Amino acid sequence: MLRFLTAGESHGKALLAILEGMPAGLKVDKEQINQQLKRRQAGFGRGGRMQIESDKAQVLCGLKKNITIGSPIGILIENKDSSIEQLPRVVCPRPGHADLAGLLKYGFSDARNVLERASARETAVRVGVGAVCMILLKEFGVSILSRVVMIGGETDVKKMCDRIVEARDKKDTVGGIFDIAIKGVPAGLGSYAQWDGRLDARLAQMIISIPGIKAVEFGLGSGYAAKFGSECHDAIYYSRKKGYFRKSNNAGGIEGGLSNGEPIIVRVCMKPISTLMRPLDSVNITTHKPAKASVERSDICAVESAGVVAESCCAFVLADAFLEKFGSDCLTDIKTNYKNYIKRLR
Ligand code: EPS
Repeated sequence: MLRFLTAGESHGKALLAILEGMPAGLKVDKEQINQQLKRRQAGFGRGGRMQIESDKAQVLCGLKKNITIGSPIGILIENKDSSIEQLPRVVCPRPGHADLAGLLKYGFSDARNVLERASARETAVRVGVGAVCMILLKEFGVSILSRVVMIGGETDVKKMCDRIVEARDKKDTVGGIFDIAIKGVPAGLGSYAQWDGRLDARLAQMIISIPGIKAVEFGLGSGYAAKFGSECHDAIYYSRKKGYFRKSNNAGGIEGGLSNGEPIIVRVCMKPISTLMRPLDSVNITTHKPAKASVERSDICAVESAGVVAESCCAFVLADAFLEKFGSDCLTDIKTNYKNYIKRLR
């Protein structure tokens, strides 16, 4: 139903996105988009670039008087640092980044051609897209929120901050884990009929495409491996008031690729940022001699920001699944379908 594409280099003129498939009749408050962009830029451990940029979305098309008209929505975010043509060549690929594999793939002699697009800067405009999807979901009472639960092995808030300071002092970086809770999703979104319709598969694919993400789990996740079935499957209950409900949510709100009406709980692991101020061994691609990896301005820890980006990814996937279930052209029709469906579930 929904699709989007992004374009733009990290230090190019701007980032662009086209979001296609939004129904007509949705009021888009641009401030809500900019608030999300601001949240993405924040977080303890972010680097110098975030002091330079103050990301603002321009919605160039698809709205009339701030209301969607069913046409593709064009979003643009200007880069204040647009120095791409002046930046030096990068010839010592950084372990952990796309640098080396990208150089080999395209036959480049400068890894800058790779890193400019592989950079997590792209996620700014993805958050713009997600913010529009979030506005749609809010009409149906869906909320999506992330929170950091671990940094560098620590789970206490103060100790998490200390790990980031420690990484900065050691010229190192640190990763972590964040959770996402999606509330207000009715049962029956997604599909078990084909592999690519499964809601968990769709969420996982999009979340893992965020730079630096290495693992995505739903509910109990890898914790299932240590349990008997009788200990972990969520027994089913019914009351007139609530309809069907569960007393536990180990499934993380998804069974058989379908939302089951419980909150969707996703746990995501981000590796430490790959650019190190005290770089690891690498090879100079011009001389093939050993060399230290290139050093670029970067973050020490971006786990909190990645959580905001992942919220946006979830918003896109859920908006898509919503439109698939309830119709896709006109918001009023979608609301009618939604109301009738909720009535039937009871
Ligand atoms: C980012 C912008 C980048 C980095 C960071 C994310 O800006 P610059 O490279 O100019 O400092 O700060 O990108 C990465 C950490 C990465 O590995 O790609 C942003 O807007 O989020």
